[in-house]
Amino acid sequence: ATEVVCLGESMVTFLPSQPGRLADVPAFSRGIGGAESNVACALAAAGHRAAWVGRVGADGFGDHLVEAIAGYGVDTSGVRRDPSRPTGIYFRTATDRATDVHEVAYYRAGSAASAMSPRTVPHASLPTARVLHLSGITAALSADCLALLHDLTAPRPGRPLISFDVNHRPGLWRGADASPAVLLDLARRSDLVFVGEDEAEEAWGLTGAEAIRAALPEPSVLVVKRGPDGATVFSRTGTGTATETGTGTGTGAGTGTGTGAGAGTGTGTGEETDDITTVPALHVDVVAPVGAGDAFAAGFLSATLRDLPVRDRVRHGHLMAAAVLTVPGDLTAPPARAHADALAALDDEAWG
Ligand code: KDG
Repeated sequence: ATEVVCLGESMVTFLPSQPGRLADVPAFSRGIGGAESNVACALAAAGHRAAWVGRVGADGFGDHLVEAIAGYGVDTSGVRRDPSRPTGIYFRTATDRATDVHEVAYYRAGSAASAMSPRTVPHASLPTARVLHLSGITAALSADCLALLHDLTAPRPGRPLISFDVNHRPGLWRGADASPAVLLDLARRSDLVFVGEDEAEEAWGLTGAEAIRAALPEPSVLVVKRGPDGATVFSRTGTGTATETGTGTGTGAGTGTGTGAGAGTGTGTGEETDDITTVPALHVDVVAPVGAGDAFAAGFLSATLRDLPVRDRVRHGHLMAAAVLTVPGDLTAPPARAHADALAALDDEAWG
């Protein structure tokens, strides 16, 4: 059975042949991108059963995306082709090492994926899975796409654990009829949330992990990423976790993380408190940052699916992110599972 469904827009990516301004790059080479399918590819490469659901055009770029993503071992049977709209593409420059800046040029307005909606992607059509992974990029694509996210995150019996990567992309919100404030609302409807400290500041004006948690108390697991400074995880541990006798507080979704409370409806007096875990990142020579957040999410999800402790979930996230940070593209083969487990088990000194 499928473990994780990742839903979102995938695009053919054009990587520059040399550094410099977009205006000066003479040639590009083709890659694949799309935050959610990146997560699916990394999960599949790490040995999980992952599916990607999306819409692409009935064109050559759509063929390439489906073939390349399936090539990672991802189930693409839920991808639909739209003959009337193109597959989205985007171009980017290499990161300028002095300024840490890179340019991105999207050609995705009116793409096949922007027509995703509760009608074109009914939730009942998604493969049954333990986790549904979504991101804030989808919210910026169109009003229909935002409506789809609202539909998928609506509480319903049997809803999978919702994993949500905020993925605030300022370049996409310009001129959109919604504002990044909707990302906060979507995060609050989710069970596991990934957010960068910098993007929380930019999108919501929140400074620091504690302030982010205060504004976002609902998810049973909140991961605040702090770049080279590591990540801080708030994970709810109810002292009165729900049991079959219904004495717990039982508000967590608890289907996937193993740390949330159960689905009990009892009226126990247990209090819910946060465990706070901070785990340093690996320091690597960054070639390109794009895709590192997706790799981190994949590593964290992989370890979550394996019910590993929070510290190891973060370490697996850092390991997968480090692998992607050191290549130009969005994707790379993750370390083999046994190797990753051995690295994650090293003592704090090695990780410090
Ligand atoms: O996280 C990587 C993504 O940013 C990239 O693959 C493209 O999905 C993308 C986006 O919308 O920025």
